[in-house]
Amino acid sequence: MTRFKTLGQFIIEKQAEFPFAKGELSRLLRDIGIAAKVVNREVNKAGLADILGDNGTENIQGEGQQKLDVFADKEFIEALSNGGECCMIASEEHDECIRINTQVSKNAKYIVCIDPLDGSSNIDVNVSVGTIFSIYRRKNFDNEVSQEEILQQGTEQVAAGYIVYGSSTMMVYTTGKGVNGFTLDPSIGEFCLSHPQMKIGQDPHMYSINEGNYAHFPQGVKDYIKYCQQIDEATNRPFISRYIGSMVADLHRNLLKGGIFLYPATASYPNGKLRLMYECNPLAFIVEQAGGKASNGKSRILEIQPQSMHERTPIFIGNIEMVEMVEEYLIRGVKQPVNT
Ligand code: P6P
Repeated sequence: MTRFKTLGQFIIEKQAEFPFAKGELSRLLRDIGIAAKVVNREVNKAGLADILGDNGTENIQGEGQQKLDVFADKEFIEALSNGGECCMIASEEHDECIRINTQVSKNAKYIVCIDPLDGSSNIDVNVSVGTIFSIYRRKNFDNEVSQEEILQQGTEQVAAGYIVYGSSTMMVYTTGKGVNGFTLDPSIGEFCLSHPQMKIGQDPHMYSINEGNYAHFPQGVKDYIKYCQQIDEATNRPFISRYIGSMVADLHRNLLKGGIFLYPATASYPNGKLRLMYECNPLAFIVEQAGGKASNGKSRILEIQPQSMHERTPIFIGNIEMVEMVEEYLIRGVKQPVNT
């Protein structure tokens, strides 16, 4: 039986690929992995502990916070604060950035944007949820780290990843040299390399979108959905529709099997629902590294210049040919399907 390789061993092994690395990023990734194990323990017994349901509070988005949301946020902030490699955190659960002013962290070189528990409305119905994180290098060491340092384009990310708490718990991340997936082995409490050098599925036949918003979709998206549903053997259509309502779970399935996830502008979310800094940018980095594409319908997600920490964006992410097909419909705004 081949021995497994743990996340910690893998990170140290890969550190050698970064000649100037002194181990800070490695430590930061390990800190995230540890917090993920703690959150996983609570997610897996959520039905038993008094940790289900609403926390009775709201986040900046005006969304009710689930108890597990708040727990996950606290765990990741604690792990990042104590690890000493992160000087500031932008969390979905907090209006403002959190500066980590401890002696050991205030000069740290990394900034983390995080959605501690994405899809949390699914927790009470036992549907997979996830954590999404994005790591940037601090640019200015002359003064105390400022909120503005969060507003870096996605192309500036040094690492990004997600944890999906599903039938098994997996951590998937990239540092810009490919994507690797680690499955948590509960018998030893370690994330073990299970999906080396992940590439997006090369049989793109799935689309993920909340069709309940159909009436308000841009015409190009309506035309694309029609394209997906047409019968055409040569292009493997009609495609399969799969939508979990938990972005990490939908994205993870499409990454493994091939497909596209779409969250366009809708009546409720005229700029799209998903947040640029801690949902779209990290997942776009991963999908691009795995050979896919991520667009807001006009341009590359990673090249959007953020204006605010919690800004939202439409997102079309998955196999290149599927994303480019959506872009074609949107840009041409065709009433008739393009040459199908
Ligand atoms: P809708 C979960 O609340 C989330 O932020 C993503 O994880 C998910 O993809 C999306 O919202 C679902 O939104 O409007 O389809 O319920």
